[in-house]
Amino acid sequence: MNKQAKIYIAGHQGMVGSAIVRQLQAAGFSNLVVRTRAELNLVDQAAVDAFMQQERPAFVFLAAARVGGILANNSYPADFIYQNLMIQTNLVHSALQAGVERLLFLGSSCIYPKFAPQPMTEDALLTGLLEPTNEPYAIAKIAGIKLCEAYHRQHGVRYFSAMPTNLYGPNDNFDLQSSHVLPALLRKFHEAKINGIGKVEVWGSGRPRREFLHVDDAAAACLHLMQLSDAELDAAFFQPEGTSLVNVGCGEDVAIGELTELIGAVVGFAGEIVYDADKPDGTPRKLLDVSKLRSLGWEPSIGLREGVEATYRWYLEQFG
Ligand code: GFB
Repeated sequence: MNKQAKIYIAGHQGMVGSAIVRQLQAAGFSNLVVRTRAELNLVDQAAVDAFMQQERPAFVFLAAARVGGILANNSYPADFIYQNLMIQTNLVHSALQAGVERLLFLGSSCIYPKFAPQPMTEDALLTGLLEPTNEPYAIAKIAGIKLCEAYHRQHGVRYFSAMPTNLYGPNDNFDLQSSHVLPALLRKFHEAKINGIGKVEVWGSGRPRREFLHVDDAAAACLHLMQLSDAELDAAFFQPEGTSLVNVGCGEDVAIGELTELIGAVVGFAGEIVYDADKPDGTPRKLLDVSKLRSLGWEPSIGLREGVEATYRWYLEQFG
């Protein structure tokens, strides 16, 4: 990717998309194209076609999606499958028609079977039943992977997929009903501390394990992948016996109970922690095998404690 290449970041206001924009700007890429949701409704195929024909970017980071935590996924299954299928299908097809050279599609680690052997390698895809609480979302993301694969097979375009683990960081969603666990706990502990509340409720048993990667690391990995040479990309993603996706994670996980202790310590909350067994635990574990990503020359650099501390500082700057 040369520094003047036209790059479209779909979902630039979201946590991942905004981090990708920061990484691109820091690396000196000056020809970035973005559109807010009000300017371009990605669910509207005609609008997406017109936009892509007008802009004709050379590279696309597909970071736009309907996302949410376990409760949001479990509460709005139709929204999650419909909106994600429409967004990715519109963008991939219009990218082909607009001559986009490379497209990186962002999925999620929930595409893997609920009881896949841990850590999960890319070829675990479609080897078992999915976690029910987010199956609609996972099915949509799996369809996105297959969409990119099929467009490469039929048209030769270099459209490929990255599967990030649970991400956190600036611009995350902190709504207590629709967010993921890490931002939710940061906010719960913060509000308990400043309001002098002696107890914080944590969902589920605290026993599930999750892998967390700071979104700046995830964005750096996406930029690294997009800058691979054609030969490296073809070897990694477009071999008949290979896989068209790559896991993006740190290769370590923690129990939700351990995460709870860590966040309580970072915020400085010393009260009682209560586990709400009526809330779902979801997948017991979803640790990614990151050897493919490592073999492509990328390593994370932000540890969990450091990342949580930086995210809490950002939260305080934003919300006081
Ligand atoms: O982050 P989370 O909502 O999503 O939940 P998943 C992770 C674990 O944290 C679950 C527990 O076992 C939750 O029960 N948890 C504890 C909490 N307290 C809370 C809380 O206050 N809020 C939330 N949200 N969880 C998502 C998928 O699964 O992972 C998405 O639903 C996506 O589709 C995302 O794939 C990366 O990690 O279980």
